[in-house]
Amino acid sequence: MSVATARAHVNIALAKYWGKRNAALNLPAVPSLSAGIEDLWTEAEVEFGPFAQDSLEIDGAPAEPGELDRVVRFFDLLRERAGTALRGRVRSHSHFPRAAGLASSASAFAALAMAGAAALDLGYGSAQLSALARRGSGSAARSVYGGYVEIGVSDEDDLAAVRVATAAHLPLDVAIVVASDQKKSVSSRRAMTSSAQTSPYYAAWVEGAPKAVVGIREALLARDFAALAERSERNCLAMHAVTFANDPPVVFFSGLTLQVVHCVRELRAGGVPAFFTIDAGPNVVVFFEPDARDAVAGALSKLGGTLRFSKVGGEPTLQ
Ligand code: 2P0
Repeated sequence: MSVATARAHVNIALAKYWGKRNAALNLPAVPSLSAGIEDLWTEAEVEFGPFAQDSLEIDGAPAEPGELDRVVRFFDLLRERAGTALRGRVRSHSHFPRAAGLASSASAFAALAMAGAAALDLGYGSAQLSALARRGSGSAARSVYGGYVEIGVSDEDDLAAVRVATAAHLPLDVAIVVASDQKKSVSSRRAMTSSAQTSPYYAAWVEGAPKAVVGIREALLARDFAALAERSERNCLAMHAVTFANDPPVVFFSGLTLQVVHCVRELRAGGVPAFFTIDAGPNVVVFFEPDARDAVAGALSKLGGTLRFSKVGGEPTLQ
């Protein structure tokens, strides 16, 4: 086969990946745990052939040089593994605002890893695909599975994510408050590097992360929504506290971000089973029990931004 198409979904971390222990191998400094999102995905068609150079088309237009460079480096790794000099041609499209803090590099590199490995007949299983996707983007290692997925820490290049639970174990809905669909001013990668180099809270974050992930995993496996909500929100705010103290400081929140944070906390205080999380951008993802849909939609729709609804899921597919 020299052409393959894969669809992989966005994942949103309940326990955040923030920091690297090895930049060359893209190994995370902390474990993380995420949920796949059913309706947000990237589809990538990858073809390897005797082309003059690698090319990347996103939503019908040629990619920016920086985006292409990252894919070329990823394809260099694929070529090394497959023992080939063939160049790759990618056509991809995504179903969400790119680079707006919805972790689009996760779905993109997971789809590229799956389609690229298939196009080059590498014969990889899920763990190898996850480890390969990680080299493209740390969070992409988690998008090789749907449902609830965790990745630990290791010094080895075979570090891969594992599925902790299917979506059916705890079927949550999600509301995404798109506060901005503009491209971020600071990339996650740059901001997390700056955290490691300059934030006085980074060491405490790395030290506390393993225990935080265990707590989130245990709450998930026990279907203890209240504990999952408290622990996930705290982990999210701890990550942002690290970036607030970067030099120069990084504030991913907008005014609307904080309005949603307060709104969701008030909802939960009033008995509505919902919690928020925020990645490296102003958008907020609210997880909630399906019965709470009307309460969540009613409260969030008063605040502004664009609201999108989905649910936990996101099983990737390869054609
Ligand atoms: C996460 N984020 O766990 C965290 C929370 C953003 C905030 O993973 O450098 O784009 O490509 O490995 O995967 C974003 O980091 O970083 C991220 P790279 P990535 O989802």
